[in-house]
Amino acid sequence: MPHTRVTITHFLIDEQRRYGGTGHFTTLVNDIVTACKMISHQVNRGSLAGNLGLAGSENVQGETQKTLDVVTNEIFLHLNALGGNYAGMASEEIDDVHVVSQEGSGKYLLLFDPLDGSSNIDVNIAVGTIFSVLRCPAGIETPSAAQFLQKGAQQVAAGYILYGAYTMLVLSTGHGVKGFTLDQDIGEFVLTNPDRRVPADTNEYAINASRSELWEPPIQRYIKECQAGKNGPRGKSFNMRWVGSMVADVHRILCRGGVFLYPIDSGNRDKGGKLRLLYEASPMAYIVEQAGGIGTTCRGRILDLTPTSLHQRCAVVLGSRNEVERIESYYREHG
Ligand code: P6P
Repeated sequence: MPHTRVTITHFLIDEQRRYGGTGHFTTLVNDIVTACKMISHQVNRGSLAGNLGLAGSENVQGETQKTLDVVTNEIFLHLNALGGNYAGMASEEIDDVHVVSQEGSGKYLLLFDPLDGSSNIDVNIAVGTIFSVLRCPAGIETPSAAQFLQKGAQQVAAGYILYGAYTMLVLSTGHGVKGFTLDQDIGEFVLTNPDRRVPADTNEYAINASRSELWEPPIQRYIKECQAGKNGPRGKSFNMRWVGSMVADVHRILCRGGVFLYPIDSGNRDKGGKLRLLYEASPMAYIVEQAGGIGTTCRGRILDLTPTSLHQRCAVVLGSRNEVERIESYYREHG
């Protein structure tokens, strides 16, 4: 590592100097970082770690758990409980809140999807961890689900780790979006992208096109216009990408622009959508907005949604500002 590089610890200390803080926040993010280094190691060893395949269990979503879903969930719970910064945690992989019982419990709440896109792990396609940090309401030592039901706009930090060709941590603490690359030689996340911005325009969209018959009319219209290319109403050609791993799709959008769509459709409407609000949609919308993009349900800003349950789902359209605003306008026109 060139001696001029900044590690994430240096960055957090600098943020603490710049924006003030008691140091809790620095240790809190460092706990997440340590957990992610351990998960990166487990993921990167593939079948050598004996962690691929099914765990033989289901999670609260009724989804069959991969062995790595369980392993990474335990790593995140354990490592982040040790630091004493959290009063409680919520995970995609556990039904209810995990209370961190200790003296003088923490001032924060941690929500996470420990291994998003895990269906890809057995075929060696990138997966990721998504996390969100909220303040624990004052005076609450044993938080219940109710304390987690805060709007996404209340997040004090959010981020994701992408276990791809290289491991990247993307983080926002409310002052823009930073990217850190894991330097395997020294085991440190190093600042490599000090100011991630989502381009306002794009010619790339990400959607599971196999659901096209289920989409609402405004989505049908938007995608059809993109597919019409140069001779269509958009007057330009579009490209489509769909990894099936939200972290990978959102990271690409953060790097080069694009729009990610997982809308409500006639197949998922009874569940409220596909993606979970508290530990998928909210943290990703926070990151995208901090980078100058937009995150919407098509009927309102994701970060303004008031959650009603821990594992509730919502529609997600996020990415390049001008494209997301166009989709929102199609919904308004459609009434
Ligand atoms: P589909 C992974 O299971 C996930 O939650 C997101 O990471 C991803 O974007 C989406 O679901 C993929 O859904 O319907 O294409 O399998």
